[in-house]
Amino acid sequence: MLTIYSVPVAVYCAKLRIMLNHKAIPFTELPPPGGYGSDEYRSIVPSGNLPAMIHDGFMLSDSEAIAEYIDEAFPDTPMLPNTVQLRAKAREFSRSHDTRLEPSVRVIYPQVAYATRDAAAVKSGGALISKHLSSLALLLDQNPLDTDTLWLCDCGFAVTFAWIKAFEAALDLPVDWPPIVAAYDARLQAISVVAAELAAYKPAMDAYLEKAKP
Ligand SMILES: N[C@@H](CCC(=O)N[C@@H](CS)C(=O)NCC(=O)O)C(=O)O
Repeated sequence: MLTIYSVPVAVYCAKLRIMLNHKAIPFTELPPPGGYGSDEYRSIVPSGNLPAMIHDGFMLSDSEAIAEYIDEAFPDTPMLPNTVQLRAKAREFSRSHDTRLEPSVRVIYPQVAYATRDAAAVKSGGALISKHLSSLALLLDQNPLDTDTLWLCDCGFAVTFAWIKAFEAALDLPVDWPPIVAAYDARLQAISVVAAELAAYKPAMDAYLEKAKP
């Protein structure tokens, strides 16, 4: 029995759903009992973080720790490569998403509300995201991973790219997409589990973006 604690809008929960659906692993998704940050949730997940997982009584938080655990615990349809060096490269991609690109997108959240938006902060936020996209372009240029396979490291990028595009549309966020990154995004969107997750996730994104409207 696998349970994921999640809230609808959370990027890293969407990342895990792509992985779980790709591996065809049955799971239950629950909101944090008592609410996000509550004592009740912290009695189960002491850090209070989302996402978190309970698998047959075993608790784990942090999407990447969960994803790597799941890939080992459910080895069918592996989502990490089968050599030590390629696994390391896949982790390099994952970390570049979780510790660099996505945190730069998060900087935009305080600018979403139209009423309090700071145009200069949107502009500098777009420049920061663009900087991380050009770093990603350098990684992709040397990518040794098979591009016909959906890897664990792809799942977070698919969701974060959707947010960057949503912010471009809703906030006029100025972002430069290196062609190799745009092609990577297009390749990910063409994968059926990615497309299905992004379609299912869109209502949560749209609800969050309501406050962006004048
Ligand atoms: N890198 C983390 C990020 C997840 C994350 O930012 N979760 C937010 C909720 S959407 C959270 O738990 N924030 C509270 C905290 O970090 O203490 C992961 O992959 O799980």
